[in-house]
Formats: sequence, C-alpha cells, structure tokens
Amino acid sequence: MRDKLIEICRKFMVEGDCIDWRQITNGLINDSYWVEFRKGQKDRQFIVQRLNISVFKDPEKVMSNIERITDFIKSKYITSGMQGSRSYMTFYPTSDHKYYFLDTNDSGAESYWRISRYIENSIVVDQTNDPEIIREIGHAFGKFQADLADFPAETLYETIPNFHFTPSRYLDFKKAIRNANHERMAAAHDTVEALLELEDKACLLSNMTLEGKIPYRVTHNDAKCNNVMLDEDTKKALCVIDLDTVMPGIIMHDFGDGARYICSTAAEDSRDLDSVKIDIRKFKAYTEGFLTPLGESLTHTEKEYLAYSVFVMATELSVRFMTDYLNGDIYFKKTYSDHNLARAKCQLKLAESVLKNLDTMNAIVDENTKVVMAI
Ligand code: GN1
Ligand code: MG
Repeated sequence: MRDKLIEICRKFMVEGDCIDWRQITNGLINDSYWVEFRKGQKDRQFIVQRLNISVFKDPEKVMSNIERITDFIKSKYITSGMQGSRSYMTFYPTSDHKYYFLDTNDSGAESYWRISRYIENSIVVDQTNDPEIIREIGHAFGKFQADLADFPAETLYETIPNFHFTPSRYLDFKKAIRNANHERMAAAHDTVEALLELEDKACLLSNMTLEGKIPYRVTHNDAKCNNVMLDEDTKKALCVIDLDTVMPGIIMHDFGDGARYICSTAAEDSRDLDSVKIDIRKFKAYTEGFLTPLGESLTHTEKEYLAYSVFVMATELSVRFMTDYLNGDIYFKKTYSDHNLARAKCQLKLAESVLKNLDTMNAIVDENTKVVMAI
C-alpha cells in the first residue's frame, strides 16, 4: 500500500520521502490513509482517500461541491483574519489542476483519489462521556450550518440522491425484504417487523419537507462526531471534515444524526442492547453546543421537531443497516458477518429510547432556542 500511496501523492505534486503511513479505519465508505513526507528539514502530513464510487457515482460533482464549500468557508476565516488556520480543509490539485486523480489499473478498474492537508496536532473521538467535548462537537456542526447559511444551496449537486429522504430508504428496505435469503430474513425478523411498524413516524419529517413545512439549508448530512477534528491539547473543535455529502438538507438531518451517534450510552454497533439508551446529560451538552450558533434562526417547526429528529435519524440508520444486511452486506464496511444486523438492532433500540424520552428532550431544545420567525 505504501508504494501506491506514494504514487498517488506524486500525482498531487507531493515531494520528499514517505516516512510513515497508516490506514484510518473509522469511516464505513471510503478508504482513508494518513501519510507523512519529509523533504529536507520539513515534515508534511496528508490525508489520502480513495472515494467509494459505487456510493459516490459522480466523483467530479462531489469534488466540485467540496471545492466550492471549502473556498466559501475559508474566505470567511480569511476575512476575519484567520488565514492558514486549522479551521478549514485544504485540498491539493494535481498537475493538471484537478482535485482528484483518476487511476485505472491493468484490468481497467477505476479509482478516484484525492489528498488533503492533515490538520496538525488534532484528534477525533468516536465516543466520549465528556460533556465539554460533546458541546464542542455540537457547536462545530451548528456553526458549519451557520457559516453556510448564505451559500446558495440550490447550486450544489445532489451527490447521493434522496440521501436522507426516509420514504425512499423504506422503499429500498422493502425491496431487500422481498429479495433476502431465508437465513438472514429469519435472523432479522423481529427487527424488520418493528421497523415496518415505525414507518409512518420515521417518514414524518421527509413528508413535511414535501409540503414545504421545513426550510432547506446547506447541511453536512454525515454529522458523526468523528467528522470533527479537535485540538489534541485543548480538545476544542477545529474543523468539520468529510464533506462528501454536503447538500441541501434540513437542520434535523445534522442535529438528529449527530445526536444519535454521540448522545447514545453505547457505540453505534453495540450488541449489549440493554445498555443502549439516549443519554440525556449528553443530549443537553450537544443541544447547547449545536444551537448556540443557530438558535435564533430557527423556525417554530424546526424547533418543534428537533428532538424528534434524533428518533428519525436513528430509525433511518437502522433501516439502512438492515437493508444492507438483507442485501448481503454490499454497502457499509463490516468487521464480522452479522455486523449490519447488530448495527440495525442497536439503532432501533436507541430510536425507541428517544421516543420514550421526547418530553425531556423537547424541554432541553426549548431552553436553547429563541424563535424569531415562523413558517
Ligand atoms: C457512513 O463513512 P462514514 O462512516 O463517514 C455513511 C453515513 C452513516 C454512517 C454510519 C455516504 O459514513 O450516512 O451515517 O456511515 N455515509 C454514507 O456510521 O453513506
Ligand atoms: Mg462520511
């Protein structure tokens, strides 16, 4: 792999010797690597990624969105005197001025590669009990939406059509149920039934967008806590990464997705289902962080359904994991055979816990929002 990484980095005009590299394993879609090069006295670190082109079918559009968004965010930081800061991503072009390199192997298979600057002295967390870190991560995603509030959302490409349109996730799910093999269907039976029961409740927000009841914003659409780089020493949030799915969306996509991941008592794929619940203390910290940059711009409807979106996003993820399990694991990376089944069960358990705690969660949202406009 090292030789391949060096070959790719040369396409992006990286000079010097590769002195270290490792694979980054917390993403479930793309292949990611950290590499370090030394030239003279200077060491430089990069993130090298191979895009999953069965998921991102048009990598040029993905990179076009990312380029425009990073430029937009960067110009805000430069205007406020923070040039060269660790607050925005930097992608490197190839010698022919493209932000990706198309590699074709001997058998004709295509890979799209890109490289970005590694943000020095930074870490990500996958799970934490520290409310300060949770608040920081919530704040980073809220600020990401606030920074892009004046970006023309309609000019972005839809890199994965219907990504968070829950009814279309249910359609895929039902197709998978029809085609599943007997053994997998038997193992999944109770969870499948429970998810089908929840369909109307889970599709509520998507249906409201069709009726024009929820405004579109530019959203990240993959607000997992490991997509926020934190300063290694201070644990302050530096930069939101993984911009492949940045598209027009609703505030609930990021709020709900981020909360279902970081405010759970357990990991996303925990098999100890009795331990899986929404953690109210974590939810409070996350909500405070997320809504500080956005709270005053929320509509009544957004405010009303923010806590509910944690249920929607956990159910949607459960449906997506279950669909993949029934399809024979063709989408998400896995580390053991029924990993997607475990993920689906865990997210369902979390969704049920959110429904039971909605009143408390709504009260926390209320404390952190001032409504100044209504639609
Ligand atoms: C995928 O690759 P990663 O971990 O950033 C997925 C998200 C899911 C997430 C679940 C493009 O994100 O939608 O929420 O796994 N990304 C895509 O952990 O499908
Ligand atoms: Mg991602």
